[in-house]
Amino acid sequence: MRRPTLFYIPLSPPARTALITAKEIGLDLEVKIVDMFSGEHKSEKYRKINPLAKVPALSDDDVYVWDSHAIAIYLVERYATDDILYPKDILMRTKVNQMLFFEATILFQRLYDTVVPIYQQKRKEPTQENINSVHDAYELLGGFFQEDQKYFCGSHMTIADISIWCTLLSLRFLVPIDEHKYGKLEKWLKLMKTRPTYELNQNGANQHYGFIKACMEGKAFVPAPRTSN
Ligand SMILES: N[C@@H](CCC(=O)N[C@@H](CS)C(=O)NCC(=O)O)C(=O)O
Repeated sequence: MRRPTLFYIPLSPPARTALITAKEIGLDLEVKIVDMFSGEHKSEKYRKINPLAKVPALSDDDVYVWDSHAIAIYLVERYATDDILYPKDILMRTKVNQMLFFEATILFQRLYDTVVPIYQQKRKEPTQENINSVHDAYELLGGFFQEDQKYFCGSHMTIADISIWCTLLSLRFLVPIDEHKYGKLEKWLKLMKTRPTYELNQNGANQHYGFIKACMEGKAFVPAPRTSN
Protein backbone atom coordinates (compact mmCIF):
# COMPACT_ATOMS: atom_id res chain seq x y z
CA MET A 1 0.00 0.00 0.00
CA ARG A 2 1.31 3.47 -0.86
CA ARG A 3 1.89 5.84 2.03
CA PRO A 4 -0.10 9.09 2.09
CA THR A 5 2.02 12.10 1.09
CA LEU A 6 2.05 15.31 3.10
CA PHE A 7 3.03 18.53 1.33
CA TYR A 8 4.83 20.30 4.11
CA ILE A 9 7.18 23.01 5.31
CA PRO A 10 8.41 23.04 8.94
CA LEU A 11 7.90 26.81 9.33
CA SER A 12 4.16 26.52 8.87
CA PRO A 13 2.05 25.93 12.01
CA PRO A 14 -0.82 24.32 10.02
CA ALA A 15 1.65 22.02 8.27
CA ARG A 16 3.07 20.98 11.64
CA THR A 17 -0.47 20.23 12.86
CA ALA A 18 -0.88 17.71 10.03
CA LEU A 19 2.51 16.06 10.57
CA ILE A 20 2.19 15.93 14.37
CA THR A 21 -1.28 14.38 14.09
CA ALA A 22 0.18 11.65 11.86
CA LYS A 23 3.03 11.05 14.29
CA GLU A 24 0.68 10.96 17.29
CA ILE A 25 -1.33 8.16 15.66
CA GLY A 26 1.82 6.31 14.56
CA LEU A 27 1.23 6.86 10.84
CA ASP A 28 4.32 6.94 8.66
CA LEU A 29 3.68 9.59 6.00
CA GLU A 30 5.81 10.48 3.03
CA VAL A 31 6.77 14.13 3.52
CA LYS A 32 7.39 16.36 0.51
CA ILE A 33 8.81 19.78 1.27
CA VAL A 34 7.10 22.58 -0.67
CA ASP A 35 9.62 25.30 -1.46
CA MET A 36 7.47 28.28 -0.56
CA PHE A 37 10.45 30.62 -0.80
CA SER A 38 10.61 30.03 -4.55
CA GLY A 39 6.79 30.16 -4.87
CA GLU A 40 6.32 26.42 -5.49
CA HIS A 41 2.97 26.55 -3.66
CA LYS A 42 1.66 28.92 -6.36
CA SER A 43 2.66 26.68 -9.26
CA GLU A 44 0.02 25.17 -11.52
CA LYS A 45 1.15 21.69 -10.42
CA TYR A 46 0.68 22.43 -6.72
CA ARG A 47 -2.66 24.20 -7.27
CA LYS A 48 -3.98 20.88 -8.59
CA ILE A 49 -3.25 19.48 -5.12
CA ASN A 50 -4.44 22.53 -3.18
CA PRO A 51 -6.40 25.09 -5.23
CA LEU A 52 -5.92 27.63 -2.41
CA ALA A 53 -2.13 27.49 -2.98
CA LYS A 54 -1.49 26.97 0.75
CA VAL A 55 0.55 24.49 2.74
CA PRO A 56 -0.24 21.85 4.00
CA ALA A 57 -2.05 19.45 1.69
CA LEU A 58 -2.31 15.69 1.73
CA SER A 59 -2.54 13.19 -1.08
CA ASP A 60 -3.81 9.70 -0.34
CA ASP A 61 -4.50 7.31 -3.24
CA ASP A 62 -6.46 9.55 -5.59
CA VAL A 63 -7.78 11.87 -2.88
CA TYR A 64 -6.39 15.32 -2.11
CA VAL A 65 -7.17 16.93 1.24
CA TRP A 66 -6.26 20.52 2.05
CA ASP A 67 -6.54 22.64 5.22
CA SER A 68 -4.74 21.37 8.32
CA HIS A 69 -7.96 20.90 10.30
CA ALA A 70 -9.53 18.79 7.56
CA ILE A 71 -6.29 16.83 7.18
CA ALA A 72 -6.02 16.14 10.92
CA ILE A 73 -9.64 14.94 11.01
CA TYR A 74 -9.12 12.78 7.93
CA LEU A 75 -5.96 11.16 9.30
CA VAL A 76 -7.58 10.25 12.61
CA GLU A 77 -10.82 9.02 11.02
CA ARG A 78 -8.99 6.96 8.43
CA TYR A 79 -5.89 5.70 10.20
CA ALA A 80 -6.12 5.98 14.01
CA THR A 81 -6.80 2.85 15.99
CA ASP A 82 -8.95 4.76 18.50
CA ASP A 83 -10.97 7.97 18.58
CA ILE A 84 -9.14 9.78 21.40
CA LEU A 85 -7.73 12.55 19.21
CA TYR A 86 -11.11 13.14 17.52
CA PRO A 87 -13.87 11.59 19.66
CA LYS A 88 -16.91 10.03 18.06
CA ASP A 89 -19.16 11.10 20.94
CA ILE A 90 -21.24 14.01 19.60
CA LEU A 91 -20.76 16.34 22.55
CA MET A 92 -17.04 15.69 22.78
CA ARG A 93 -16.65 16.05 19.03
CA THR A 94 -18.55 19.34 19.12
CA LYS A 95 -16.11 20.69 21.71
CA VAL A 96 -13.19 19.67 19.52
CA ASN A 97 -14.82 21.20 16.43
CA GLN A 98 -15.43 24.45 18.32
CA MET A 99 -11.78 24.72 19.24
CA LEU A 100 -10.66 23.81 15.72
CA PHE A 101 -12.84 26.58 14.29
CA PHE A 102 -11.52 28.97 16.94
CA GLU A 103 -7.99 28.13 15.84
CA ALA A 104 -8.81 28.50 12.15
CA THR A 105 -10.81 31.71 12.30
CA ILE A 106 -9.37 33.58 15.29
CA LEU A 107 -6.01 32.34 16.57
CA PHE A 108 -4.28 31.51 13.26
CA GLN A 109 -5.90 34.51 11.60
CA ARG A 110 -4.33 36.79 14.23
CA LEU A 111 -0.92 35.26 13.62
CA TYR A 112 -1.46 35.68 9.88
CA ASP A 113 -2.54 39.33 10.24
CA THR A 114 0.53 40.00 12.37
CA VAL A 115 3.16 38.33 10.20
CA VAL A 116 2.04 38.73 6.60
CA PRO A 117 2.65 42.54 6.44
CA ILE A 118 6.11 41.81 7.89
CA TYR A 119 6.83 39.14 5.23
CA GLN A 120 5.66 41.62 2.63
CA GLN A 121 8.06 44.24 4.03
CA LYS A 122 5.15 46.59 4.67
CA ARG A 123 6.03 46.75 8.37
CA LYS A 124 9.05 46.09 10.56
CA GLU A 125 7.12 44.96 13.65
CA PRO A 126 3.62 44.01 14.84
CA THR A 127 1.29 46.96 15.39
CA GLN A 128 -0.23 47.64 18.80
CA GLU A 129 -3.53 46.52 17.31
CA ASN A 130 -1.94 43.16 16.35
CA ILE A 131 -0.52 42.77 19.85
CA ASN A 132 -3.85 43.61 21.53
CA SER A 133 -5.74 41.17 19.33
CA VAL A 134 -3.28 38.39 20.21
CA HIS A 135 -3.62 39.17 23.93
CA ASP A 136 -7.40 38.96 23.52
CA ALA A 137 -6.99 35.53 21.94
CA TYR A 138 -4.72 34.39 24.83
CA GLU A 139 -7.32 35.66 27.30
CA LEU A 140 -10.02 33.66 25.52
CA LEU A 141 -7.82 30.55 25.37
CA GLY A 142 -7.05 30.73 29.10
CA GLY A 143 -10.77 31.07 29.81
CA PHE A 144 -11.62 27.87 27.94
CA PHE A 145 -10.04 25.72 30.66
CA GLN A 146 -12.51 24.60 33.28
CA GLU A 147 -11.24 23.97 36.81
CA ASP A 148 -9.80 20.46 36.53
CA GLN A 149 -9.45 20.31 32.75
CA LYS A 150 -5.95 19.40 31.53
CA TYR A 151 -6.52 19.88 27.81
CA PHE A 152 -8.77 22.19 25.79
CA CYS A 153 -11.56 19.65 25.45
CA GLY A 154 -11.21 17.66 28.66
CA SER A 155 -8.87 15.10 30.14
CA HIS A 156 -7.27 13.89 26.89
CA MET A 157 -5.28 15.60 24.18
CA THR A 158 -7.21 16.03 20.92
CA ILE A 159 -6.39 17.45 17.50
CA ALA A 160 -7.67 20.81 18.83
CA ASP A 161 -4.75 20.88 21.28
CA ILE A 162 -2.32 20.00 18.47
CA SER A 163 -3.66 22.72 16.19
CA ILE A 164 -3.63 25.45 18.87
CA TRP A 165 -0.20 24.31 20.09
CA CYS A 166 1.39 24.66 16.65
CA THR A 167 0.12 28.20 16.21
CA LEU A 168 0.91 29.26 19.79
CA LEU A 169 4.56 28.14 19.61
CA SER A 170 5.02 30.52 16.68
CA LEU A 171 2.83 33.30 18.04
CA ARG A 172 4.48 33.52 21.46
CA PHE A 173 7.77 34.62 19.88
CA LEU A 174 5.97 37.73 18.67
CA VAL A 175 3.67 38.28 21.64
CA PRO A 176 5.07 36.51 24.73
CA ILE A 177 2.63 34.69 26.99
CA ASP A 178 2.70 36.26 30.44
CA GLU A 179 2.51 33.27 32.77
CA HIS A 180 1.07 35.35 35.61
CA LYS A 181 -1.74 36.55 33.41
CA TYR A 182 -2.33 33.36 31.43
CA GLY A 183 -1.33 30.74 34.01
CA LYS A 184 -3.64 28.02 32.70
CA LEU A 185 -2.20 28.41 29.24
CA GLU A 186 1.35 28.12 30.58
CA LYS A 187 0.40 25.01 32.53
CA TRP A 188 -1.02 23.43 29.39
CA LEU A 189 2.09 24.43 27.38
CA LYS A 190 4.24 22.65 30.00
CA LEU A 191 2.09 19.55 29.58
CA MET A 192 2.38 19.70 25.77
CA LYS A 193 6.17 19.99 26.16
CA THR A 194 6.21 16.37 27.34
CA ARG A 195 4.87 15.11 23.97
CA PRO A 196 7.36 13.21 21.79
CA THR A 197 6.49 15.65 18.99
CA TYR A 198 7.58 18.70 21.01
CA GLU A 199 10.99 19.02 19.37
CA LEU A 200 9.53 18.85 15.88
CA ASN A 201 7.08 21.60 16.76
CA GLN A 202 9.61 23.83 18.53
CA ASN A 203 12.19 23.46 15.73
CA GLY A 204 9.60 24.53 13.17
CA ALA A 205 8.53 27.49 15.34
CA ASN A 206 12.19 28.52 15.72
CA GLN A 207 12.61 28.44 11.93
CA HIS A 208 9.43 30.47 11.52
CA TYR A 209 10.71 33.09 13.95
CA GLY A 210 14.10 33.12 12.18
CA PHE A 211 12.28 33.98 8.97
CA ILE A 212 10.18 36.73 10.59
CA LYS A 213 13.27 38.19 12.29
CA ALA A 214 15.15 38.26 8.99
CA CYS A 215 12.18 40.10 7.41
CA MET A 216 12.07 42.58 10.32
CA GLU A 217 15.77 43.27 9.97
CA GLY A 218 15.60 43.46 6.18
CA LYS A 219 18.06 40.55 5.90
CA ALA A 220 18.01 37.60 3.52
CA PHE A 221 16.65 34.47 5.15
CA VAL A 222 18.57 31.25 4.63
CA PRO A 223 16.09 28.37 4.98
CA ALA A 224 17.21 25.28 6.89
CA PRO A 225 18.16 22.23 4.77
CA ARG A 226 15.14 20.45 3.26
CA THR A 227 14.16 18.10 6.06
CA SER A 228 10.80 17.48 7.66
CA ASN A 229 12.03 18.97 10.97
N1 LIG B 1 -6.41 27.35 7.08
C1 LIG B 1 -5.24 26.82 6.44
C2 LIG B 1 -4.13 27.85 6.46
C3 LIG B 1 -2.94 27.42 5.63
C4 LIG B 1 -1.96 28.56 5.43
O1 LIG B 1 -2.32 29.75 5.45
N2 LIG B 1 -0.70 28.20 5.20
C5 LIG B 1 0.29 29.21 4.93
C6 LIG B 1 1.63 28.77 5.52
S1 LIG B 1 1.56 28.91 7.29
C7 LIG B 1 0.48 29.36 3.44
O2 LIG B 1 0.47 28.39 2.73
N3 LIG B 1 0.64 30.61 2.96
C8 LIG B 1 0.93 30.85 1.59
C9 LIG B 1 0.25 32.06 1.05
O3 LIG B 1 -0.66 32.58 1.72
O4 LIG B 1 0.63 32.48 -0.05
C10 LIG B 1 -4.82 25.53 7.14
O5 LIG B 1 -5.14 25.36 8.32
O6 LIG B 1 -4.22 24.68 6.47
